[in-house]
Amino acid sequence: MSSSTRPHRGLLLLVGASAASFVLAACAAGAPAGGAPAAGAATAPAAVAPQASVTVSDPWVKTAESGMTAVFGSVSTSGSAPLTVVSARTSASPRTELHEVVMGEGGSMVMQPREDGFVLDPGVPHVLAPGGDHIMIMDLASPIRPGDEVEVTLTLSDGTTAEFTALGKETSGGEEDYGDHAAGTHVPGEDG
Ligand SMILES: [Cu+2]
Repeated sequence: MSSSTRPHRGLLLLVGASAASFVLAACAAGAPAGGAPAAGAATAPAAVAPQASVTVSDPWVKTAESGMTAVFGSVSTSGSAPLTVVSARTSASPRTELHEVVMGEGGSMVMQPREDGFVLDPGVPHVLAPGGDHIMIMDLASPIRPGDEVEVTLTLSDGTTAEFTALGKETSGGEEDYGDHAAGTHVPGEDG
């Protein structure tokens, strides 16, 4: 019978198991005495990698059939130091820009890329709203209808990212037309 080799293999397996048990025992020795195995694990989360300390409340995206639209919401940092949103990307298009609204020629308000990003000051929500700063989506891949979800990822100046979902929302009539990139808005100028 060739079964004569089996005890040999069994012995090797036992040796392996013993070694593994020893390692586990050595690890457990570092845990507080009397604690359950979970007690050691409970202290581990304190050393997790840094996460983006940014939250976005009431995020929404203006519905659009094609062309351009924008994402709005209130962006806050929970950290103690200013943080800058340096770029954004969305699931709706490969082209997404951070925009601001400024006074253009003839006193009309125009949108333009905000090169220095959106600066988030601790305790002061940065409001993205029609007529003000917004996340511009260019070259929509497909229509955005009410209730549609657009995934948005913000890249922060500390190298972290923050993700949120904006829901498609139809704005009532009279709002500025974000399908026209140079459309005027209702925002009065700061210095007239
Ligand atoms: Cu814009």
